[in-house]
Amino acid sequence: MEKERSKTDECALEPIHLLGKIQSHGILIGMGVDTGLITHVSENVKEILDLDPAEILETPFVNYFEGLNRDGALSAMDSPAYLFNNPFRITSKTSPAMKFDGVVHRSGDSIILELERSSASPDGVDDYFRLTSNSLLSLQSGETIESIAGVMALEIRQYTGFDRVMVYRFDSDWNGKVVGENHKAGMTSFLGLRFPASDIPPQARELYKKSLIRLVRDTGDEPAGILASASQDAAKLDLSLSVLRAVSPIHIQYLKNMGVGSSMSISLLTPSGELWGLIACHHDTPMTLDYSARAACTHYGQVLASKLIFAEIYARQAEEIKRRENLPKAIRCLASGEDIQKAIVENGELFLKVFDADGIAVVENGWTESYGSVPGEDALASLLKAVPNDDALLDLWTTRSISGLGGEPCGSAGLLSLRIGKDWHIAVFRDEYVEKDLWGGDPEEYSRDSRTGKLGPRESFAAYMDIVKGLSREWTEIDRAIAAEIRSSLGAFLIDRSQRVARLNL
Ligand code: BLA
Repeated sequence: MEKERSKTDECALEPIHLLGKIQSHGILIGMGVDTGLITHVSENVKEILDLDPAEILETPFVNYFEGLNRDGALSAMDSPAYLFNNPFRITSKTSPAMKFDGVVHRSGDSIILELERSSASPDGVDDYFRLTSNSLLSLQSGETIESIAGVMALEIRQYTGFDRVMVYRFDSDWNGKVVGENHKAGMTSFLGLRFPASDIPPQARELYKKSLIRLVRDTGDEPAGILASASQDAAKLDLSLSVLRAVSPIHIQYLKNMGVGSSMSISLLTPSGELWGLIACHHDTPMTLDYSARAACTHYGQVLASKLIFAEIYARQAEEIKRRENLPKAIRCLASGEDIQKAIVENGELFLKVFDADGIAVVENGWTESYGSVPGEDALASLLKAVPNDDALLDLWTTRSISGLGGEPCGSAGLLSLRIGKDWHIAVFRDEYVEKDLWGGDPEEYSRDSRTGKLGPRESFAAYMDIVKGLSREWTEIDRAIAAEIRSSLGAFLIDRSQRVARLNL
C-alpha cells in the first residue's frame, strides 16, 4: 500500500457517466427521438432475448417490444414528473414470456429505455406510506441528527432487506462520517467512523445531485457493452441518468475489498440542491430491488433529508443562543470603561466564555494586558506582526495553528485576531486540542495496479485512529459573528470616546 494526499485529483478524472456499459441483469435500448429506430442496444440482448444486437440496430423498436412506443415515451419524458411515470410494463414480442419493468429517459437525441425483469420487491404504495409515516411520526421536534439517522437506517433496512444501512454525512471538506447505522447481527459496525473525500470523488458527487439513487446489484457482475448504429458513438452515450449504468471499476474493487456483494446509495440533498449526505446500503450477496421500491427509497431520502437539515439548523441555533448569553454583559463592560484593556482583563472569565477560548490578550501600542493561557509577550508581539494585514478580511483573522505564523510551540494553538486600530489588537487564544479521528481504514492509503499503474482503493477498512496534534478546535461561523459584533461595538465606543476627548480639549 502507498500513501499520498492528492489521490482525490486522480480519482476525479474517471468519466463515470461515459463508461459505455451497463449492469448485465438488464437491457438498454436507445431509439431515435425522431425516428423510433434503434440507435443503441446492449450486447446482452443475445443472452436474455436471443436477439442479435447488430441486426436489430436501425430497425423499429416496436418490432421487438410491446407496452411502449416512441410517442408514449416522448409524452412520459416531457412531463416534469417523468421519473414517476416510470416504469412501463414491457413484453418482448420475440419471447412473450419475458416481462420487464421499462424505465425511459432522454440522453442526447435518443430515448433510452432500460429493461429489468419484473421482480418481487417490497410492493406498493401502502408499504411506502408506512415507511415514510412511521419515520415522520417517530421523529418529533428536538431530535438530533444521530437519532433521526438511526431511525432512517432502521426503516430503510426493514423496507429493503439490505444487511447494513448507514446514513453518511459529508463535512465541509467532503470527508464523510457514518452518523446512523442499522445492520444484521454479527457485522462489524461502521457507526462513527470517518471516510476520506477521495472515497466518493467530485464527479460522483456531482452526478449524485442529478441522479438520486444507484444500485450496484452484484459486485461480481461482468457488465454488458453497448453497440450503437453507424451514426452514433457508443462511447459518447451519456449514462448519467441511466438506472442500469455500470459503476466505476475502482468503486467495484472498493466494495469487494469491504466484502460487499451489493450496494445501493440514495442522495440526501439540501433545499438548495447540494449533497448533504447519502444513505448507503450494503448486502453480502447480490440484491434485487425493483424500480418502484427504488423510487420509494429516493422519495424517502428527499423527505427525510429535510428532517436532518432542520435538526442541524435547530442545533446550530441552540448553540448560538447559548454562546450569545454573555455577549450583552461583555458589551456593557466595554461601554462602561474608558480603558478597554482593563475592561477586558478585569472581566477575563466573562470574555473567555464569550469567545469560548482559553486566553485573551489586548495589545495597544506595544503594551500588553492578558488573561488566561496566552503565549509569552515577545512571542505574542511577533505573532501579531505576522497576522495578514488585509483590509478585505474585515480586521478579523483566525487560525487553528499559530505555528503557521512562525509561532514557537506553546500550549496555545488557535488564534482569533481582531485588529482594532493600527497598533491595537485583541488576540483570543485556544489551547491545542488533540484530535482523535477514527477512520474506516487509513485515509491516506490506496493501492496501485501493478500492470496498468492505475490508482485503486485501499484494502483495509479496519478502524484506524488518526491523532492530529498542534491544532485548536475549529473557529466557527458563530465565533466569527460574535467577534465581529464585539469589533463593531468597540468601533462605536471608540468614536464616542474620541468625541468626548475632543470636546474636553475645546
Ligand atoms: C462511489 N463511493 C462511491 C459510492 C459510495 C462510496 C457510497 C456511491 C456508489 C454506491 O452506492 O456504492 C463510498 N461506501 C462509501 C463509503 C462508505 C460506503 C465511504 O459504504 C462508508 C461506509 N473510491 C476510492 C478511490 C477512488 C474511488 C481511491 O476509494 C478513486 C480513485 C472512486 N467511488 C469512486 C468512484 C465512485 C465511487 C469513481 C463512483 C461510482 C459510480 O457511481 O460509478
